[in-house]
Amino acid sequence: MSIYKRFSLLGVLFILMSVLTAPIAEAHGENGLPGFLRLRTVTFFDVNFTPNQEQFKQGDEMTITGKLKILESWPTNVAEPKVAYISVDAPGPAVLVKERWVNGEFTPGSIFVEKGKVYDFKVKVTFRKEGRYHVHPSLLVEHAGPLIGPGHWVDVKASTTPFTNPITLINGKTVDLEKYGLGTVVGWHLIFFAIGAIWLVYWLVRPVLARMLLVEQGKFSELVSKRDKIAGAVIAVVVAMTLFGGYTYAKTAFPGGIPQQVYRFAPEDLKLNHFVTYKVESATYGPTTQTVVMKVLITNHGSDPVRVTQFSTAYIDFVNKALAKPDTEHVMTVSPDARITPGETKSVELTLQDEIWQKANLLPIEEAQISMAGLLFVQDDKGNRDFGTIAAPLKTDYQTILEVLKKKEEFIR
Ligand SMILES: [Cu+2]
Repeated sequence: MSIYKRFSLLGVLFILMSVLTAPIAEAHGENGLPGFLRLRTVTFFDVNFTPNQEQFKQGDEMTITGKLKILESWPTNVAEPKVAYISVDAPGPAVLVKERWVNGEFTPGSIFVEKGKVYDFKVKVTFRKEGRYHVHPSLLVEHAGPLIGPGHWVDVKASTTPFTNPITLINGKTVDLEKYGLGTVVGWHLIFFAIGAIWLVYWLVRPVLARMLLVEQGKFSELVSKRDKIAGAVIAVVVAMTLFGGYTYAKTAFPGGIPQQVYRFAPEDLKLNHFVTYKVESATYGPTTQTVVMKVLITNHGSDPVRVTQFSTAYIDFVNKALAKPDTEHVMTVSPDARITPGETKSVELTLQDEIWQKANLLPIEEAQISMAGLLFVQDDKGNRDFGTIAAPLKTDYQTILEVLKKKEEFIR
């Protein structure tokens, strides 16, 4: 075996090994989204999964309803939210979105969005694949990426009948979108794969290193022979003819096609009755105790006394400890937890001690700016609720952070 062939073989082995030994990516990955992106971009709240259960089978439906606010604290280093669509985040094509409604309007695709606005959504999905996976509502913002809401575990069992996705066309025919046109897609892929493979093999049979040697020696003219030029021309003609053939086939097989329609609009604003304003006085974070403390000035402009009920950030709700139910996952202490009377401005301290800050990588202490943002909710005795954005950089104990980071570095060394 020549030295060139040996090197080429080594290269192929190396590629194969790196592909075969790569670990399988698992889990849902919400913790991989940078903390500031989750905290400061969008807050999801009132999210419900109906039916609220874990066991499903293929073809079963689930409706996800909820609200989200695109926060005023949207970071400047992330593209401005202008166009976005609401969807469902799951591992791979596991669920199928059947219907999507935003602020009561049927929404086939993307919508125009704005910072500071609230959107009420409803997404109806069908489970397509069996398996156990986490399903999240999500807002996919153009140039910024997906921002996800709270997750719900589902365990989807295989159905005895194969999964179908039937739709009725305007000509009255019903087609199954799971299989429709699959033969054509596979056929054209095979044709182009064959052309590509012939082209690749034609060039790959010459040892790369031998050709590199020619380049080194300055013998460029010997690299491409007359035969190579003819081969190149033949392939170019074959590709052009195949493309034209495909176009002609599509035109004759499906006469009078209508291109896919884009229906993009700005949803009508929700009617929100705001009667409370907020001002953050101070915000701190204790990294060792994982405690966020926010002092907020709350002014009640309404006609009834109000009480702080909840703080929501990213996809997490912190419920006022005094109002928490036994199954409430995250709580906060509100002090003083007294009613704020009409016309009154009161300074309230919120204490959010929770291991989620570090467990979910929401407040990584190595970041240049550790900050908090979210929605603060109040409610009066009649059940009227109001909420608004509060956002502030978190002052933290830098001495402790320094020590933690030093220990980390020593550990690495
Ligand atoms: Cu998840």
